[in-house]
Amino acid sequence: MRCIDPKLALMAAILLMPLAAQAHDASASPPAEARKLVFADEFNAGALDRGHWNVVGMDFWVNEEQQAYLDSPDTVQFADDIAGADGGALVLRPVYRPGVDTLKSRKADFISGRINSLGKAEFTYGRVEARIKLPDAEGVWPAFWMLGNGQWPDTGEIDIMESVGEPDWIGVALHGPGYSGETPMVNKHFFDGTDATAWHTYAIEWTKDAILFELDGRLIYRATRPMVEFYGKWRFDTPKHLILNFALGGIYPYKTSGIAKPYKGLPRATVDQIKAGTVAMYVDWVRVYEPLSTK
Ligand SMILES: [Ca+2]
Repeated sequence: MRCIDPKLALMAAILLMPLAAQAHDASASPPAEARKLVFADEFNAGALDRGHWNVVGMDFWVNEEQQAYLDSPDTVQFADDIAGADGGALVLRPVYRPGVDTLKSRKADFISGRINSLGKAEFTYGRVEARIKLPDAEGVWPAFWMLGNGQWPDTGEIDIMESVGEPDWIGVALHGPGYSGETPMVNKHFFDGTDATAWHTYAIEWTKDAILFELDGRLIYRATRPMVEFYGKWRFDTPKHLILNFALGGIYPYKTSGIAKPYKGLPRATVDQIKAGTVAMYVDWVRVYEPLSTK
């Protein structure tokens, strides 16, 4: 810029300063909007796009969870009147319904919803994010995560957000061979001035050398390839599919609270909330952007 008026230059500097500071403080990575969107489900259509998602059914059971998954409008719903949502939202809802579970080894008293994009939307690297509102209900276990397409944990798992119903924190984690279950690649994020019952955007920035976990654009955990390879093989170089699910009880809530009755990890107060129909996870949208340039 040539021959600039010094007053104008000063004004320009003042105007630019907060922008530069904001860009530095607010975001762990470049704005996602600047990149190509490679997948999006805005959940505005009032029905599940089965071109994007599979719905998990009764026979699936892991982690001593206390629900059976059921492909039903009772458990996988849509709402267009949720305050703060941009249009409609996916609603994954647990329901008290004894006697419905057909898996004899389990006999769960609850049904709930779990969807995944296996075979329909799979990604290697990129920015993966969802806007989610969680319930205040101890012992629930809703999550937004990604899995590899083979045997667990060999093909890797990325937990972008999981909650055990305690509204002051959420967890993020990686699992893989040598670092599954009690993985050292884990972090709890404690909210400051807000909690998980508000809308938040949970994201990962996934490159060939690291996975950055972000909440509302702020870095909350970073797992690098050397950190992972200290424990086992880096398995974050193959396609992973998306999962959104709402589990109840089971091993993770139990390990957090020690609650064993009336259900493993699930206290009476939360059972009463589920019976009252006040427990659900709302998902405003899921978006995936092309990977950051690694030039
Ligand atoms: Ca929406």
